[in-house]
Amino acid sequence: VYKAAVFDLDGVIADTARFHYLAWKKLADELGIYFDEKINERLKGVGRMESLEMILEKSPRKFTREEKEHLAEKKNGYYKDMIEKMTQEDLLPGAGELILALKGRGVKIALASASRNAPIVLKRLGIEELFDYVVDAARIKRGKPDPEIFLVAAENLGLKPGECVGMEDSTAGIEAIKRAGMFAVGIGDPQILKKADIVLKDLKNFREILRLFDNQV
Ligand code: B16
Ligand code: MG
Repeated sequence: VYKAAVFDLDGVIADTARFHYLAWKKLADELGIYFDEKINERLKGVGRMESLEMILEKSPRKFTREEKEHLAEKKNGYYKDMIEKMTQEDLLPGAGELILALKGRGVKIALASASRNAPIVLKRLGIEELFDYVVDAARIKRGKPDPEIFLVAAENLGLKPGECVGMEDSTAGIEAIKRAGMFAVGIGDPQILKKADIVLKDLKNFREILRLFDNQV
């Protein structure tokens, strides 16, 4: 029996995945490193430093630890400028409706985002109060596809992973949900999110998700 929904943020609830891409793209352009949306697919759901490493793979030059920290900071600055102007309007279609409908059914809601900026984004979207638990990304040792972040969410909700439905737009995230032992809903392209139990193009079809919680004995 499913008792909780564990959401990813970027690309599921809000289109911040676009902002992450644009911020990394700006940094890569400044460095003269080739970067495009296809390479970006690998970065989705992956933490800040690991994402930077993936971008720097394409550069012939080596960067010191300090340089890398500076570059990551720089990208984060670009990203923060972009999310500053976000409002409730930036909720992806269906996301707000789904969360409210789940709450109405007594389903617990948690956030499992790798983003350290997630709490600011939830606040801008005006939905932070709807969450029973928000995982602190800074306290997660192993990023997605490791299941740690989803296991921490379930534990703090007081539930077993098998009682949770996870929602993700990234391949790394879907793998993390499956390895945690949750039911995985992929949001996006079924060709990319092959390991998900079901895939929806977006949350406009959120009734498909409610059905998972309704058809239970
Ligand atoms: P930050 P999610 C992830 O969030 C993003 O998908 C990924 O692109 C980003 O690098 C990561 O958060 C870290 O974000 O730099 O803000 O700490 O998809 O897990 O909600
Ligand atoms: Mg995501």
